[in-house]
Amino acid sequence: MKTIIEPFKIKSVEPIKFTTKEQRELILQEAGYNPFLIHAEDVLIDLLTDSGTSAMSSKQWAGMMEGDESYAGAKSFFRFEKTTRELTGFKFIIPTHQGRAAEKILFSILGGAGKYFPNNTHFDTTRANIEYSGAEAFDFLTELGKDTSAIADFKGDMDLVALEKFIKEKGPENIPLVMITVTNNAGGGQPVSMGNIRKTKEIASRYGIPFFLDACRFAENAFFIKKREKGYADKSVREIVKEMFSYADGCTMSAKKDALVNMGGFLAMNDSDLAMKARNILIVTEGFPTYGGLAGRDLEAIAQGLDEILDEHYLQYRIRSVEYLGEKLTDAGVPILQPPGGHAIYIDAKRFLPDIPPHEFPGQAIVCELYKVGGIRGVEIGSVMFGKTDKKSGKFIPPPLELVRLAIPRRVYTQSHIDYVVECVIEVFANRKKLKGYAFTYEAPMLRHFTARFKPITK
Ligand code: P71
Repeated sequence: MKTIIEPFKIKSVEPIKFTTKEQRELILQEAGYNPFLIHAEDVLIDLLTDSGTSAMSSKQWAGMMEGDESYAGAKSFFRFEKTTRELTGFKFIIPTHQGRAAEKILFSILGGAGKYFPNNTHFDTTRANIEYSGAEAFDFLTELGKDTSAIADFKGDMDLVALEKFIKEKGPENIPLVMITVTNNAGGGQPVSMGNIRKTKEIASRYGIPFFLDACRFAENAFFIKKREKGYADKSVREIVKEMFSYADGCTMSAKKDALVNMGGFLAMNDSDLAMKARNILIVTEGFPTYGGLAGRDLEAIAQGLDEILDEHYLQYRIRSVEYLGEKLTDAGVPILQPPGGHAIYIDAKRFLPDIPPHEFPGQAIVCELYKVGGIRGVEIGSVMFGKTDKKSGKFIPPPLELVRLAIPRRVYTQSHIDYVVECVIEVFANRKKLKGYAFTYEAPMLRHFTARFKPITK
């Protein structure tokens, strides 16, 4: 088997800035030890997110010039609508400026006090939008999915037994929607099997509950199904994608991931009443239904991106390049969530730094050190992002996993960039005994990780 190469050549480049370790120590201190507050210019390799960081193709850029910027009924909207409808099969396609705007609209209609929303694992913005509506969000990841070292094909799967038990307990009338996130971002970018999607739909239908996909990384998920699930090896990714969507009654989508654009999203569904309510909110909060917070050029780029993402040479390269990073780290003994997911490698901070307890944020310690050592920016997905304090007892409740995510932007970095990342992570791992925990000096009431400030714990 020959090397799986980047299935593109590079026409336009963007220089990256080199800094010294001393400069980075100062930058980090000024940013309150929060990588979200570091200026991107001061980052050498930016693995903060794969969201909105893709490199667009020449055809997408050409589409930008073609964008019809009419307020109502723009040609670009109809291209976007046609592509999205053909792919998902949903009747109503509502453009939004990004994924969370779709979530905000959906949960402001379906949410509210006394409502419950199950998911394999809610990502932070989904959870936040549910909670903001007054409702509650629940995760039903399988036990296998919670085991960071187990190697299995579909660790993003929903725990179907627990889901059904929950529906019976809370009453289907209090559960407006069941969701599955593909791939399961907060659970390690792990794929969900077609079987699990189908069975989740069956359970939801049995209780008369609509079923939605959080579809951000649908193509990566479909590629895993092709490679790993029995009966799918000979199907095209496009066919697999269509089958995945066929089980759902709608979806939220951040186009910033698998639509290969820098901004955009949509909300889609089959229910006309829900679509009408959503469009009414859209007009107040996002814009007219044929642009919904996006420019015509953005809609063109999404339509083109949704086509390109299904190129199986691209998907093979994409999944392989993430796996490559995972393999090199594993070979060096660095504990990562296994197996590598679709868009990122997740370092297991609990096993990397067993002596730093969750309330002292081991993931944050790794993230800061990685920036210091190599100018690499990752993100903590652990107690900083998802930790809670019990209102009654004041006790800190950590989430099940303490992770550091190294997300790989699509079509942006080459293999030598990744080799450099490997070298830096290995260096941080070699010096792990010297790392210290962190404490908050500021935290906002919601989505605190974006704006929090920290200080190193010295003891
Ligand atoms: C990611 C993001 C963007 C992000 C969010 C929080 C911290 C850092 C970066 C966004 C998602 C997502 C899923 C499964 C909905 C959204 C919201 N992910 N569902 O992974 O992963 O989409 O950003 O377009 O609003 O870095 P949006």
